[in-house]
Order: sequence, then structure tokens, then C-alpha cells
Amino acid sequence: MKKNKGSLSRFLVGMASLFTVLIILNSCEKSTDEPGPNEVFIQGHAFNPTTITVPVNTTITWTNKDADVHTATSDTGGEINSGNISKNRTFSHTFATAGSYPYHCALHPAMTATVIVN
Ligand SMILES: [Cu+2]
Repeated sequence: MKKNKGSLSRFLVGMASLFTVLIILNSCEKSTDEPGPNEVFIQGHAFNPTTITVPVNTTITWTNKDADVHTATSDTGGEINSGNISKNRTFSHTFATAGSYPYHCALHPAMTATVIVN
């Protein structure tokens, strides 16, 4: 009986630890895999989200999640001009004027996206 009690409490402690680990893993995944409201992730050679809509005077932050270098570069004009963004580096820009700002990656022109400021 004494032995059984011991293994039951070990089992319960084990289960509690397992749940704790699962909860921590889950919260980590949520914080790193999805961009926040004013964030764009560059991931898998794509901008995520491809269209982001924000109010005037919002600062948007791009984060490069890829191993490859990328840029965020306005299709026309110079509103967005990140230069090279290395892995895990960020670029931030504040949009002071309402409008539609299509942009692309200067190194991979197939990567396109748009910032809409209103
Ligand atoms: Cu790129």
C-alpha cells in the first residue's frame, strides 16, 4: 500500500510537470509564430500578412523569420525602404500619411505585399 501511494504521487507530479511543459510550449509558439496587430513577419519567402491596414501614425515592424536576407521596399517612391533585413532582425516604419503602399522584397521580386493606411 505504501509503495502504491508513492507511485501515485510520482504519477501525479509527472502529469503536473507534463501539463506545465505543454502550456509553456503552447504559449511560446503563440508568441513567435503569429504576427501582432502592427507586425509583418517575413517567413517562407512571403510577407505575413500580405495586406495590413492600420490608422495614420502607426508604426509597423517587419521581422525576418527566414535564414535568407529580405527587404521591404516600396514599389514606387521611397516610403518603405528597409535595406537588407537579416535573419531575426527587424525594421520599423511609421506611416504619417494615409494611402496605399505596395511593396516588395528587392532580392525576391515575387514577394509582394501592401500597407494600407487610413
Ligand atoms: Cu526576399
